[in-house]
Amino acid sequence: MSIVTKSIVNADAEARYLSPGELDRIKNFVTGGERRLRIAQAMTENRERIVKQAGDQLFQKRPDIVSPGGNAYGEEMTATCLRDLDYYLRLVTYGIVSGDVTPIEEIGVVGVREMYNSLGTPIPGVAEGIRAMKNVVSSLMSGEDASEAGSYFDYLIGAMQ
Ligand SMILES: CCC1=C(C)/C(=C/C2=NC(=C\c3[nH]c(/C=C4\NC(=O)[C@H](C)[C@H]4CC)c(C)c3CCC(=O)O)/C(CCC(=O)O)=C2C)NC1=O
Repeated sequence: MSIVTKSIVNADAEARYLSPGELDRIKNFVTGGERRLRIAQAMTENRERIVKQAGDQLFQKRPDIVSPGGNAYGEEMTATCLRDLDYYLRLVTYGIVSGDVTPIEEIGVVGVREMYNSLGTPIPGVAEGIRAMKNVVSSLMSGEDASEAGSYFDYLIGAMQ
């Protein structure tokens, strides 16, 4: 839920106008809108390259993952691993557009630990892949934009610890 929807739901639950603090936060959200859309657009346009480069970096750092016995060993499993990175990149764009980590949390964090454990997928490996995407993304944009995008990746990396 974006800050706009959230504020309205909260205010209406108490049948009151939006408070000055809420209006201020909405103002920041609106003011930063162009930047957030620019970042999400750059990530969307470069998604294939971001996932590919991050995957290369991950497998270089953790060759065990794609070696016999590794969870992403074999063409099909490696492709599934890269697909998961692509899923997470997509969720990060949702978060950036809405200015809120809730969509990332609801779609990609809740229950994910149990899921990966049941698949034998190393969660630190997933976190490493997300960190690699953060680095590739940051090389594609200005420092300010990179730092805004980075905070959403950091949320996800933190949730994978
Ligand atoms: C959008 C929300 C969402 C997420 C996050 C998601 C993840 C997800 N990853 C899966 C599998 C998988 N995920 C991986 C990923 C990896 N293995 C590694 O060692 C690496 C560290 C890592 C890549 C970075 C692999 C290899 C599988 C297949 C495992 C198997 O079938 O044994 C599966 C099992 C079903 C399937 O194969 O599709 C799910 C549900 N699905 C979703 O709908």
